[in-house]
Amino acid sequence: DDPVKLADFERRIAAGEKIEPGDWMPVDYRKQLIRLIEQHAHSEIIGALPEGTWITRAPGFKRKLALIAKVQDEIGHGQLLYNAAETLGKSREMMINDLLNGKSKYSNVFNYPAETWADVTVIGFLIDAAAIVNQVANSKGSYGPYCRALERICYEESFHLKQGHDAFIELATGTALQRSMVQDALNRWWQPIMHFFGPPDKTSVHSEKLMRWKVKMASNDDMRNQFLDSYVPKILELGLTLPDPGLRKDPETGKWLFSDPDWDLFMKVINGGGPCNSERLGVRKWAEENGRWVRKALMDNNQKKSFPVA
Ligand code: FAQ
Repeated sequence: DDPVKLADFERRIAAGEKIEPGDWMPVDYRKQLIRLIEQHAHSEIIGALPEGTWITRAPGFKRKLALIAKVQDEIGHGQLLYNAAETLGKSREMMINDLLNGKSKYSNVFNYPAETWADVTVIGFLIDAAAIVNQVANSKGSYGPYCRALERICYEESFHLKQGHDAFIELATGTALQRSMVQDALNRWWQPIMHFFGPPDKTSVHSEKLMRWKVKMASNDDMRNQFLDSYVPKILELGLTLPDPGLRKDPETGKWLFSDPDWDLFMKVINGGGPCNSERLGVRKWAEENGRWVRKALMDNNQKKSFPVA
């Protein structure tokens, strides 16, 4: 990288300016942004799958309607994010290929099954909440197209969170069976949610650079702490418990203390070895292959020309 241009770039970042697609940027800033935004886009698309299987089984008409709308929004978020990543020079086709061939990651949490309706309420409440903590912070970041996409996404995710919280409260204040379903789902999802924010700061590979360049506006540990601060009280006030005897807030530092989640399991899950990785990618591969003729029809110039003009 040209040192004069790099110094000017870093000055702009320090001054809180937004970097736009045509602006000069370090090679590694571009690479890091593509990696992060692409993973985020894949997470939205794959994230629609565990909930999508519940659309026909959601209890009642209103819950079905809300779930259809939410799943549709998640796919829309994926589109916004693929668009933002494309401004950096990687085509959507290459991104989808890298998802399908396992080169590009997506969020750990979507590699677990949504076994019951209570799992869907935990996803809608706590995974959306975790995503919002991350996305509100990063929407104040340095890359214009990503920040603008995040702002729009956060509006919609806030509504998802409200419907998730409502469905969660309904089960938590319902019959003994409903309460035990939601407690069971919470017990199974807690560790994946703790993993969601990424490895501890001391082992996070990309944080230092991403925070210097204001792509990440808070560290993994800070975001995890912020999530615990806001949501542990909301869970406990419903009389539910969390499956971590070590979880408590240190009154002196204001930081949450918790038992280390299994980081070896995290690495296994994000590298393809989780309970649902092959099922999730299998669905995407099926969609890719079976949708090829539609894309071809739309993209084929000759075909387009032969469409009758109204
Ligand atoms: N899952 O050095 P760090 C949603 C990887 S959207 C998988 O700390 P970084 C909406 C990381 O990629 C959810 N992999 O990484 C919704 C790296 O591997 P690499 C997605 C993970 O980038 C809700 C390695 O570990 N949100 O949920 C994870 O500085 C409900 C080292 O880690 C975003 O993508 C993980 N959890 O920080 C949809 C937001 N954590 O690439 C449906 C944007 C880490 O070197 C229903 N992303 N890794 O091979 C970010 O903010 C960051 O990428 C972090 C990770 C914070 C996730």
